[in-house]
Amino acid sequence: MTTIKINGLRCQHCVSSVTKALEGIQGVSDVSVDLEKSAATYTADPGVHPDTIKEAISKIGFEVV
Ligand SMILES: [Cu+2]
Repeated sequence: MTTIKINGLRCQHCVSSVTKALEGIQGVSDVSVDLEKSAATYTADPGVHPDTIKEAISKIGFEVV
């Protein structure tokens, strides 16, 4: 399981946007986004590059810290 910090989470809408973006990446599962901690946790297959995660999140307007 991996935990990342995300800048820009403001409300549950942001949380669901980020959740959907992460769930949309092939090989990523068990996605959980925590608004209070501004963090996301997920399980990624070994073939998933960290940049793929960052890009998916930045594409929808958030930043991985
Ligand atoms: Cu929001």
